[in-house]
Amino acid sequence: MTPAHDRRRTIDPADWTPWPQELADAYREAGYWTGETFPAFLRERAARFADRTAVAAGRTRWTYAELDRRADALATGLARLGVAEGDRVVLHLPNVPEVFEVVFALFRLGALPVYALPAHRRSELLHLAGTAEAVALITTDTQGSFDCRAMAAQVREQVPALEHVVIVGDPGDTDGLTALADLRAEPDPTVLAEPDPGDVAFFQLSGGTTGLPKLIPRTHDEYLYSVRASADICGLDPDTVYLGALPVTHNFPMSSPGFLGVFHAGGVVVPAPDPSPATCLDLIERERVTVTAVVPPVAMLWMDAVERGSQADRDLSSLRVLQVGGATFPAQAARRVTPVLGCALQQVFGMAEGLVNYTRYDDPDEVVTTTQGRPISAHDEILVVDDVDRPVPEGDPGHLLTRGPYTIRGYYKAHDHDKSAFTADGFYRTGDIVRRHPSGNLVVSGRAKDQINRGGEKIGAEEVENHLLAHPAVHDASIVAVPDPYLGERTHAYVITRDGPQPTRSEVLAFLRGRGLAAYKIPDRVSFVDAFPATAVGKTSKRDLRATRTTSGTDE
Ligand code: OOB
Repeated sequence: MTPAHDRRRTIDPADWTPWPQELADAYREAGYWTGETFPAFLRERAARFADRTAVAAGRTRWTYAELDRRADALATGLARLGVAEGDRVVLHLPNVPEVFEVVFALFRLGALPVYALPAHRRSELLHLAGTAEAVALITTDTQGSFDCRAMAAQVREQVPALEHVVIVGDPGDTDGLTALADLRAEPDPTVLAEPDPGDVAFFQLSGGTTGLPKLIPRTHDEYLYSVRASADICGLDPDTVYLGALPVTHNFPMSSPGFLGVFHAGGVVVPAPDPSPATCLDLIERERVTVTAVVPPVAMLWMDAVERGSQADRDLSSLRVLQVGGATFPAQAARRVTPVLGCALQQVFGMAEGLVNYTRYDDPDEVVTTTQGRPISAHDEILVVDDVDRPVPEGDPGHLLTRGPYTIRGYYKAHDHDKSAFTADGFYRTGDIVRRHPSGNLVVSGRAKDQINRGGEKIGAEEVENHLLAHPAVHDASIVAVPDPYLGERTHAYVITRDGPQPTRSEVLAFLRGRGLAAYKIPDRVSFVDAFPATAVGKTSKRDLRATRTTSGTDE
């Protein structure tokens, strides 16, 4: 082993905020941080569960040994292409089986995945690749009728560091993943890295509140602790069959307990191409799925499909647990899960920055249906405070602050933003309003951050407002959430135009689409107004805007 001070750090220590030494020592002492790393994680599971199925996607069935071999072969191919230890690689992949071999190939190289969501488009990928100074972008040829290959070529042109585009599917004249991974050749052991467990392993993406979404640096030690502990809480074992119904590069289906929790336990991961009831209930029946994770609107769609007949004949008897999280799950919907789907409900309240809460299997039904669970770890510190950080009386709602053994202490290259996103003593300001239920669990009762939660998809208001402000006829813009029975919230854009030719609502929407924004960020409604209501200090009052019942030019 190379001495720690001689080793190449995966990222510049000045660009992120590690845990203070005494806390890192305490987390090791407590047995949370064990020194396990991602490349070693798969190697160890491949030895232990060699012939068991790791990934089942239609006719593609990979055992643990095969996934391990594929990761090595692809690591060798990516190294030949020029991807090296410490390099950042943007992953823009839907739920195809290749996503698992790519993730572990990058870990094997000591390269750092940057997890984009499949719904992201040119605007988001430019931001991610640019901020991470990524050397490669890995995407599919198409997503339905959308040409990802053409988009990737545009991104490559605009990001100086981005040298490679690797395509899963038909590569055209680009590098194709299949050609890179020669499964017949011996993998090259010299390309395999041995990262330090305290190093950053990959980047997750924040939902975004101010400006553009931030990159979240996660380390081997802390993330794998959250994976092992989550698998434990959720009772995963080698008989677990997990349906990846949500995009698996999101934190929830990745680690809460997600596909990593399943690999930890030696179970089977079944990636679903889309979350529709037709696709997913069929996979649950065919693959004998035991657990899956969805956002509230998906849970409601599944229940409606079973109750209203289109999927009524499905045999869902294998399903033991439906995890629901990412956004508020109304109690009346939560109470339907067991009667309609015949499985237990587990609510999950988590965030890509760290903290994850689960209702436990032995919580009373009323607690499971009306609370969002409690933290993974005894060392997760939870504060519920007022606007000036004073604790509120027990049971009252307040801002949730947290720190602990798997909650970041700062974003990547965002020290200025960190000053407001974290307290001086390192608590992360979640932006969520919670109260403590008498059971000890947390109830999410609101949100203080300027974000819209559209069925679990997070939209930073300022990001979309800035896109609107780029329109020459727009003088000012403000995005607020409007309640929606199905998605929980939808977005409503209020726009003040300049003098001169007035744009129509559809022109404004076409303008936003042309800027290459993910579809879920395109406002559901647009209203043209003369002025915004103001707060006492003259800022736009989003609270008053939300209460506005304007219909002028509104898209209903
Ligand atoms: C998960 O992660 P993110 O980073 O996409 O979003 C985090 C935010 C939370 O701060 C909260 O505002 C909201 O999403 N949220 C919930 C919730 N779960 C997340 N709001 C109400 N009820 C819930 N159950 O969304 C995420 C990450 C890991 C596991 C689960 C969800």
